[in-house]
Amino acid sequence: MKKIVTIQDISCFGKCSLTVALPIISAMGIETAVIPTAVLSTHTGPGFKDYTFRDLTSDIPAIAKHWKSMKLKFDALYTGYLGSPEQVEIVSDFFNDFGGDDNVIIVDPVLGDAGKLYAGFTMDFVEKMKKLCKKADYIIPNMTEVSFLLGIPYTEVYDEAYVKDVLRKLAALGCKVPVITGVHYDDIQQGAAAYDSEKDEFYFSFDKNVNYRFHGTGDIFSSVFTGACALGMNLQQCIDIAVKFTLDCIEATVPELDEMWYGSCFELCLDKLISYVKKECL
Ligand code: PXL
Repeated sequence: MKKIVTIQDISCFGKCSLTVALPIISAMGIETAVIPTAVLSTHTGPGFKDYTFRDLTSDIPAIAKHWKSMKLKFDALYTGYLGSPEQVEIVSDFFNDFGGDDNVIIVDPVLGDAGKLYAGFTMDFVEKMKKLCKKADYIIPNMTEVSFLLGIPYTEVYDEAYVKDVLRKLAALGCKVPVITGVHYDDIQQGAAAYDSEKDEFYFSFDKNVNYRFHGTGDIFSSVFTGACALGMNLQQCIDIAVKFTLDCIEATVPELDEMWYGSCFELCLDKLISYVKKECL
């Protein structure tokens, strides 16, 4: 059985990070170990304020030490939202301890959305995240995160040549395969673009664009991508299944719009995810 460890926060209410990664990766038939980086009463995105934040940074080295003594091994190390620059350093040490030639490191450099950093993040944090990306086999930023990682202006208007250019620049940060989410050249299609810097090859996956943005869809994409990668799917299959399932979740959320301003109804789509995995892995 494949085994992943995911390192990100628990937002107790709001459907993102661990409350998304755990059910999604488990549904893909993969054992999911977790290291919670912080406990928040809600996520920090639009609509929530006055949330609590308990930092768990100091627990991480102790967990790593215990796991090292047990010689635990994982097929993928997957990080999402990290709470502070110090935490990024500690996660970097965790990669040194648990990364290797027989597994993959996947970093979703969670920094912001819609051109802005999430609450509480600074440029110092961005710099630390850039360094962490160097250690990754795969990084999965959205266009906002691309702009902060590369220090370029955020734009919503771009073409394929621009996407290829920024993918090459992301690879130059040191990761092997950058994957950009939420790529769209028009209002008709949306999807993901990836660049395998070792093969010097680009990959694209597009599906229908639905003109609504829901919180946590980046976490959905990255969790499915990570699961697919651990299951041994190739890069094209990984972006295809992640794009398809993210769209399923968005479409399932549209009828629930009034209530679902803080997350998406991914739970209603897990049966589809299981069927996609079965189809790809037969
Ligand atoms: O979905 C990314 C995410 C994860 N965790 C927390 C967040 C966010 C985005 O806002 O606030 C705590």
